[in-house]
Amino acid sequence: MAVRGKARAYGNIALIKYWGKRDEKNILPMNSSLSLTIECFYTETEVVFDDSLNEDYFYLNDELQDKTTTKKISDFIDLFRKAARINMKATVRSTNYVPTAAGLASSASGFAALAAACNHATRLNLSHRELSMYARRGSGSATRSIYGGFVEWKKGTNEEDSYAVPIDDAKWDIGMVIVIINSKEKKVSSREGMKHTVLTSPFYKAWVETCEKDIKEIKLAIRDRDFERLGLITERNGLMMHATMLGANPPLSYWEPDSVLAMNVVRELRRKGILCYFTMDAGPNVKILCRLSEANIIKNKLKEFFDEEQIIVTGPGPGIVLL
Ligand code: 2P0
Repeated sequence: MAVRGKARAYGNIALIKYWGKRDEKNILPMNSSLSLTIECFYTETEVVFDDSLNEDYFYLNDELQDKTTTKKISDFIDLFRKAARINMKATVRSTNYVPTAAGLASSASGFAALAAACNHATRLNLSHRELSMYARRGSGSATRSIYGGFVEWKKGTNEEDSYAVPIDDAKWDIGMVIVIINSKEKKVSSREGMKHTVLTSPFYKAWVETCEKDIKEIKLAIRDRDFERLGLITERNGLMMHATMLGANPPLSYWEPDSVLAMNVVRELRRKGILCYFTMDAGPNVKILCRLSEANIIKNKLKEFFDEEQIIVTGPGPGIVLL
């Protein structure tokens, strides 16, 4: 006997960042975060549970993955096997659709797509809210990729109430321009980097307190469609996350000289009246929140400093899709 499920999930970029866990096992964050789902990259995943298999197999972009990577997937699928009371092994086939070799293949779209595919295959009929909690167990940022547009991941009080909620579909001239500075794998993973920051940065307490205020403020800005306020909070929050890492011991930084160059282009554009704001994650790439209608003006300016292939323009993306 075999049962099959297939789903697509889109990537997301945090505007209020998640950077630190209060519970490593259940992936409970120190603070609530808020992101924009983006349509330029996504993951499609098919899972087939089959009682003739003796072990799980995981293919990523058509390549069979090693035991360590497959173990992470197996542990995640175990959550669904337990809930659905099945013990069939599975074959998982995932494809990341990323513009060029962007290095944006995120665990967010990956675990969100896998969760949705497992839900489909096992006929568990989980709600989006429940699905976001399952996705969370794979990777924190995956919690938010269940929904489209602006999404909040509520930190919650325990493992049963830390989930994502949709805030707004972002279909009001919202876009992003992504500058690919370096697509190589990062030296320090998010998981290690955030743990190190929580343990050693004296700025960490101030960071968590600021996020509590920022999340309230950014939701008001979204409600009021106040783009300037939305952007200013985004840029400040991202910089503060990186400042918190600089305060770690030893200090941690994901920036490269070209990251600073891109930030300065954003500041220059703003002086000229184009409303745009940058944010960065656990890598050197720079993501610029902008009006979708002005994205090409920003792209053209960036082309004076970067190759065209390094610049990606995207609109807001939708939530998970069953295939
Ligand atoms: C975010 N990042 O909110 C933050 C900002 C990176 C910087 O979520 O350990 O891969 O699997 O929960 O989700 C990246 O961390 O980490 C991330 P785990 P994850 O988007």
